[in-house]
Amino acid sequence: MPNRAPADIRNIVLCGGGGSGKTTLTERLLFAAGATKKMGSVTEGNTLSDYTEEEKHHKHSLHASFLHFDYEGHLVNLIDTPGLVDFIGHAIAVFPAAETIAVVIDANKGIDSVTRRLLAVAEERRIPRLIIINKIDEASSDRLEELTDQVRATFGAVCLPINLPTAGGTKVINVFEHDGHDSAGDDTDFSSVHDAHKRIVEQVIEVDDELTMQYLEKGEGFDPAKLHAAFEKALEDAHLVPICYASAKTGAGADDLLHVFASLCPSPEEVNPPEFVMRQGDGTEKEWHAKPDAGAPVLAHVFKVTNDPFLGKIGVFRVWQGTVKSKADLLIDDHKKPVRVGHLFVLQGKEHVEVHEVGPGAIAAAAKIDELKFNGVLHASHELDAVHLVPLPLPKPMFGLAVELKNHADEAKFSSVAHKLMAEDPCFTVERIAATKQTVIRGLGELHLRVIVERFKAAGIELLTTTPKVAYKETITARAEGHHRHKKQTGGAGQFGEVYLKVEPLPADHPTGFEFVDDTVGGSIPRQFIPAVEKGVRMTLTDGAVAGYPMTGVCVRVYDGKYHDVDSKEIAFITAGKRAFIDAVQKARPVLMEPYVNLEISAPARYMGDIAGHLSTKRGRVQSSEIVAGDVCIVKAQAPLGELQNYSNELKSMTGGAGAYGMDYSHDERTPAHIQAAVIAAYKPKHDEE
Ligand SMILES: Nc1nc2c(ncn2[C@@H]2O[C@H](COP(=O)(O)OP(=O)(O)OP(=O)(O)O)[C@@H](O)[C@H]2O)c(=O)[nH]1
Ligand SMILES: [Mg+2]
Repeated sequence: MPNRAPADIRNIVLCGGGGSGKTTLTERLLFAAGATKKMGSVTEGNTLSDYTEEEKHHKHSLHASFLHFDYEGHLVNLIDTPGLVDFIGHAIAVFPAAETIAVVIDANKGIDSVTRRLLAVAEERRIPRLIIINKIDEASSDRLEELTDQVRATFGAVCLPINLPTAGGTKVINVFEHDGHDSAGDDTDFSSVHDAHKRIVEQVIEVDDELTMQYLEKGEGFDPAKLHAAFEKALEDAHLVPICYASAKTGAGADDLLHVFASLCPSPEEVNPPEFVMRQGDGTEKEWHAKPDAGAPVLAHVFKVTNDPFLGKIGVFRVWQGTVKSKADLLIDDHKKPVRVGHLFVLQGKEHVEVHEVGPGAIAAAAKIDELKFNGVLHASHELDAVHLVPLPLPKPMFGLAVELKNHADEAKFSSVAHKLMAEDPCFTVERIAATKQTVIRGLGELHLRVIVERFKAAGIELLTTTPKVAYKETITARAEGHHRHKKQTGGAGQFGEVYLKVEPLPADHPTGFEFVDDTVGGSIPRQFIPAVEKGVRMTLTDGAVAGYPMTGVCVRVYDGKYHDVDSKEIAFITAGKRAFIDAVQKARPVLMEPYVNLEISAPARYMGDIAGHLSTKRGRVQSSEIVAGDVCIVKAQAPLGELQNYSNELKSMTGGAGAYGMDYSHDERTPAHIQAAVIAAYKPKHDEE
């Protein structure tokens, strides 16, 4: 495959809600462009995008797939992404590879929270957007009109149809390049085509003063071929978000869409949003722009890392400048030593074609480079060491499952598979929680983690999963004093140490949550034993004093003690410090704190009352609820994480699968007394057993 000039490349991400038809549309476009002889189907499990066994089993895309075809002399790289909210990280992660984000909406389901989120991220990153209303074969013309109004009300009047469906959704009429005069006989009335044509042309020419003048002088009958440059500019300036109607099933609108992608969407030469920054010597960052020039020093961004069944670990990257050649030596981030790029590949679903070089704007993959990781920057010169991507707004994994190995001999293997999976999925984490002594895997939802557990199983590791324990923290709410005298006489040598100390609460925003102060005078505790007292106190800090959870927000002042010339040893003061601290904490009205999260829930408006009512049973507080885009409600709330361990299933059953939510950590808050009493009662303190 020859290396293509950036002006001839179009990089397009297909994203949007789960089941809106992206994978089917990808099949349709490749077929319509002549790149395939037959269309695959998601139900039959023979599509180019959903080629993994797990995707065929779930009948949903679970990661981004890379496809390409030629049309009107241009190479179109299409990235088909998953739309289920649990896998939305894989869609957002590929945004930096493209110049156009095409968001697919199911004509019947309408605008969902995934659609909003994706369009918002693209807008924020200043990537040109396109809206595809798919499944027009299943929607009435009234429904399409209503949805178009909702799209414009939600995303702005810059959203304008570029084509119009005919009655029955069997065909579309391009209204950007046709003013309606030539569509006689089509099943759409002339005046609506003419009006739509006028609206989009008037919107496009607003970005070009000269065109506006010409239009004002000549009025109607403007040659639309002249508008291509202005159309691209309008996309880049977010002055236009074209709406395309299509049916992946019948093929209606496919040719229009191919034409828009190949010839109207911007090329890597035209769009170069401020995606990168360069770290400066003084720690600040400044915008850095790539030059889409084949001769410039290489800079490529790795936006996906995956394990290919044939090639092993591969990194998929987008070239921003320079030419990446196979067997070249390149640097990664600020690593000192270069790595050798072995073979280079261009991907077509699960197939890969070896290439020798790729230039600016290209998307390609390199295999077997251990150092490659998601978000890494491959480059040719140490001068580019400090260039990195402005972080993407990826959702934070909050949904957790505690895992245990069925077979304890798998420990080492678990850790290596966990690292591999984390390298592939920026929304998956594995944590060892000291407070609860559990290993917790976190992702975006129940299905996400179910797929992860299946992947562990495929790697030979069986995991037992349970709801994670809440990671409480202990703190105190009053001042108190504590004392302990440690005296042990065993055989010859004895142990002696005595400690008096005070504790007081620290403010919630204290940076470390702990202070240790030596207030002793006159050597009541010799200087060399003070660190031992602190050590004893710190041991309790991690193990907790009342319920076995780590303690925070406490200042400790040691003010008196006693020692013995012969029997005082470090160990004696460690024990005395620990016990005196526990004594003080128990008198300082200790409380448990628990993590709270911010929740944002979206669902059809009719469920708003149920959602709010259910949250109140979870100790949640609704902060706002509003109805947007006609039928969607957005509820914002705060609630304790411990009550939301099963929220994805609960919301699913409450809303018949139509609700979605996101959550992130907010703050710690005091646990209600009755819950605290139960947690403390369930704890068998270690210090009582000693
Ligand atoms: N009637 C009709 N059905 C369609 C159309 N496009 C897709 N479908 C069906 O909708 C279902 C979902 O299609 P997919 O292509 O898997 O949707 P997707 O957007 O890739 O879904 P995710 O990968 O989960 O995000 C399948 O059963 C398709 O056959 C269309 O234009 N019309
Ligand atoms: Mg799909």
